[in-house]
Amino acid sequence: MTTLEQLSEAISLGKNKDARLFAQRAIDENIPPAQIVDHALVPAMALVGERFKRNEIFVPEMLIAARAMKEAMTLLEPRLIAAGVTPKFTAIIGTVQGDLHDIGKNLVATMWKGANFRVVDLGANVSPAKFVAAVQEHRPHLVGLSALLTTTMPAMIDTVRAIRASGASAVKIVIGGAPITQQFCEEIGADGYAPDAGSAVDKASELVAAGAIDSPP
Ligand code: B1M
Repeated sequence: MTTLEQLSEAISLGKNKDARLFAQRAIDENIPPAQIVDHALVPAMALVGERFKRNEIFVPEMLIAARAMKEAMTLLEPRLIAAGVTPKFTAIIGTVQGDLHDIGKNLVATMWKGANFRVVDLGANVSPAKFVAAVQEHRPHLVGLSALLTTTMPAMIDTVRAIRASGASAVKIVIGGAPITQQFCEEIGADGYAPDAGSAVDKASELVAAGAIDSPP
């Protein structure tokens, strides 16, 4: 196995120390950091997302894999910055106002980072105004909204409306969370719904690819 394959396997299996070891070895082999991300980290997290979608692994395994990815990233991030490599797409994510549940939102954020998005995480209980301010500040390609309570679904409606009213027409909005459905997504005019963190990566990639062709932000 090549070092990149070993790194990819270590991350997908959540082997923290091996992830660090093989990331360092890849750096020592003079593999460009962007290539390490593209050929080891991204495929590892994509595999984790696929396994999660197929119910072959569950939240704990996913969190452990995410931790291993972060371990490798601590070595790679400074080198990526030094090399002037920045992710092509930016995403903002948050749990909507009134809702404190953030475990699923955090998983989606991690998976998006694993897919090489720059992710600005606004946290939980985020007001529509705060989402709008963040959209104006960061000019993201994508906004992710999470809600876990039926009582906070209206806050998702308000947030989608506020972002649209702010004139950020090119930004794509993805929504998710236990009570959210595809039908609700269509009703409130969001661009996409993802039932889980693995699907959220597919949906994000699909939307930004379409948006990049339509109209860049
Ligand atoms: Co609360 N809670 N909770 N809770 N909580 C639920 C959601 C509930 C279903 C429990 C129940 O009654 N059976 C219920 C909601 C009922 C409803 O509205 N239909 C509930 C309630 C009622 C409440 C309180 C009102 C309880 C009270 O105080 N009386 C209160 C509300 C507080 C508030 O938010 N204002 C409350 C509080 C809490 C805690 C703070 C104690 C804690 C949250 C801690 C935290 O998040 N930091 C908590 C927890 C842990 C839960 C349960 C047990 C677990 C939620 C979770 O983290 N799941 C939950 C019951 C349950 O789900 N079994 C429950 C794991 C997580 C990985 O899954 O978040 O669904 P999930 O995320 C998934 C997908 O939904 C999707 O991908 C993720 C990964 O696959 N997804 C997205 C999520 N966001 C996405 C965004 C996307 C795409 C996909 O795109 C952007």
